[in-house]
Amino acid sequence: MNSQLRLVGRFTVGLCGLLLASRANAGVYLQCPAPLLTQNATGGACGQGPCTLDPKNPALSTDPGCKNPDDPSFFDTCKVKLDPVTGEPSGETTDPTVVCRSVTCGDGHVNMADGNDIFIFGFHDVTNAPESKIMSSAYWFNPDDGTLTGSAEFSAPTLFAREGQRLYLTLTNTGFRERPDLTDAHTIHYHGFPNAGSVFDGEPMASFGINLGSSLTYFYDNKNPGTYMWHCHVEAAEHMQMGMLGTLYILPAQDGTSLTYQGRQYQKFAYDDCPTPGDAMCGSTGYDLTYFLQETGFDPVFHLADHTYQKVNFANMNDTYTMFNGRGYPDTVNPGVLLNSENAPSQKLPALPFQVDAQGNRTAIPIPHGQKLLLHVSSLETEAFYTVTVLGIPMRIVGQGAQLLRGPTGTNTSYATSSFTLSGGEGVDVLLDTTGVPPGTYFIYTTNLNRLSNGDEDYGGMMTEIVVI
Ligand SMILES: [Cu+2]
Repeated sequence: MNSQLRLVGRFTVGLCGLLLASRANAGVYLQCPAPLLTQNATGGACGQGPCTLDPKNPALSTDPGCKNPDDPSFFDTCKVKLDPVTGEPSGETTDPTVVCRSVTCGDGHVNMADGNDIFIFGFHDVTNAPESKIMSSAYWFNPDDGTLTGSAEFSAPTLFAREGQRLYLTLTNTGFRERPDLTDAHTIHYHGFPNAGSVFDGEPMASFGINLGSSLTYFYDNKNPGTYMWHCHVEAAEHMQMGMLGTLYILPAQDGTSLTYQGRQYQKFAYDDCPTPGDAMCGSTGYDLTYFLQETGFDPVFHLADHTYQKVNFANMNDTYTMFNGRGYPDTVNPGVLLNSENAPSQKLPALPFQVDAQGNRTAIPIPHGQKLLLHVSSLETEAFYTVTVLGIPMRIVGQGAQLLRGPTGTNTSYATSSFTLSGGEGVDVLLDTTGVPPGTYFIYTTNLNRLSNGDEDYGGMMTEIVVI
């Protein structure tokens, strides 16, 4: 589509989207047990207790910076804690047993590593936004050309909680700004996840979908550590190919316990691996640093057809863009947030461990020689199986399908390998042990070599780096 046509089209549908959005605004309803959302430290401005934000009525918030949602600094002040590993909002509240997250679903644009702009359906993190701001948070205003686009990002916001925590996840359907003819419902559906109630399954025929302009708070009672993939289950093949995919991982309650395994002491674990004190496998899933990898792929022909109101071809789906965490190499190793062609933050997470300092600067974290890296790997692919390998760093698969690899009598069934192969919806927990590994840069990549590209032959799609120092 030429840029002029696209501009006009985007303005028109943006207007339609706004009308739909404003009509449906009353449907937004957050159900985090208010007022639990933790705010930034405010230098004791809230007296003895922690600052709180009432998402329904910000004027009642105890944090002075969180009373007026129209104040441009509102979202700067009212931030939940960021997870030091992912840089993502943790959703932690003043109740340590409750995590509250809020996402919208709609459309947007992402940039591929070769510079190609791709239209997507997707989710957008609005954790901590008050109800009155959620519909408007779902679009991005570009001051350069005055256009509105959807603010969906890819991969979807990463969700995480700890075993024993309850997760309240509000999904608000803000509609497609560039496909207002599609008034689809959306849902959140997990693979292999024991739901608190079947109503939260997200399979639209067995439970229900969230209609345009409405919201639902999903409730999860997290009892089983592991790596899970989640996706929208409405028009599933289309919505998944278009980008409505994400990862949830549940951290084990065993974290914080000090266990020694093979002469090394650990405080962090992939799973609860110590059934009885003194068991030979206690601490066997211990690690020093963790990160996650999402295998994803886009078919640009399918996305263009969906963007331009054409019939989409399911049988010929062909993911020529393959990615880790929504980016193709070398974007995978850029620790910063990627912007799309509208300068909207579209791909937030790199595909290598990174940290965020107090000023918000991001830097990649190299792995000190001898440490163990735990990767939560999930495949969100809709079209193909991918084999992924790391040359030079020994790997051990300790979890598969969100289960610790143990036999019924406790036999250790974890295995050393040089590669793993996943289809869509599968996940593994992989320990990379850098003991004896010389310092240097190591590549983790798909061996499906025809897909190790960004469409053209330059660079690689599903590839990232692990730096050992
Ligand atoms: Cu959907």
